Amino acid sequence: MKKIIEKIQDSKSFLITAHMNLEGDALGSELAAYMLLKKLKKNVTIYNNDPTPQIYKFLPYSRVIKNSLDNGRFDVALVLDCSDSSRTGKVKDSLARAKCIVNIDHHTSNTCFGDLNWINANAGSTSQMLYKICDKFKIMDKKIALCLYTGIFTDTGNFTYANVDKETHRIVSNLMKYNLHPHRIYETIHSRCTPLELSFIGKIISSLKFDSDKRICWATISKWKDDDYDLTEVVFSVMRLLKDAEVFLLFKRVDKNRTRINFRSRLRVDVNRIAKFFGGGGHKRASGTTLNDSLAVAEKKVISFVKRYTNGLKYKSK
Ligand SMILES: [Mn+2]
Repeated sequence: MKKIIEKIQDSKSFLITAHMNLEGDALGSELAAYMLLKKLKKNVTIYNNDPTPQIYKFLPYSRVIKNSLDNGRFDVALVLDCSDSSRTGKVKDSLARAKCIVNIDHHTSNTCFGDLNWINANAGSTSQMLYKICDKFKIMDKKIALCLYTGIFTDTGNFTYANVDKETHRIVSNLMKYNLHPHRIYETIHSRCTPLELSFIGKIISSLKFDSDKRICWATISKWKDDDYDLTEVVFSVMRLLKDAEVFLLFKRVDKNRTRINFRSRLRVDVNRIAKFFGGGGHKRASGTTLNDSLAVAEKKVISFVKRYTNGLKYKSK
């Protein structure tokens, strides 16, 4: 972190980016970094592969984010919440033109692709890491606090995941000094389903599948609509209600021969290792991959692997 702070002080122009399929932590940490650098009188551009989802447009300065870029050159490319440079999508070309790549992330699977790498797999979010940098520069204000809070809040599943610790709450209690309204942030992000979306969630839930021990729970979705509202976490939050279940999976059909798979685990299973086996990655308790297989083939392959992988796990007897 010290080297990164020096790099920030010594550089003039910055490109900020994050992983594809933007969510709260990626956007929260990007916008907090943007405001920090602006306060330090730097030239800053945020450039992402994907457009900002509607639910996150309430974040300050979200309108400055670009989805295309002329051949700009930057002193520093600041890559946030991104385990691998290829996950920045089309932004990767611009990274190659930066004099220095700074990589700040909390994914266990991070490939350390930067010239400077600050990876903390124990941090619940990248926003939590960004808080420490903002704290060093003593530039915290209400807008930065709102962005960091949103990143921490969403990446911890509203403070319910195993990545929450006293550090998370210490930071949040400091952010709360800036007069944030957690209930309003919650409503803005989560209370947005249309009746049609609710019915869709109902359909997914009613077709859940389980292994014989009811330790693994999964759903296959042939018509996944990747629109504003990300239903992934909603479906997982319902799956998590299942007593003693450990591994949760979502199989989404991308096209005839491509399937996206999201993994979650409760306490014991390292789903980063499972995703890695299938060419993906992420965190111990949340990861993902995409297979060049049909939905049915991917389901068969992955579920039989997960069954074998979790077989022999010492489950707490009831
Ligand atoms: Mn994150």
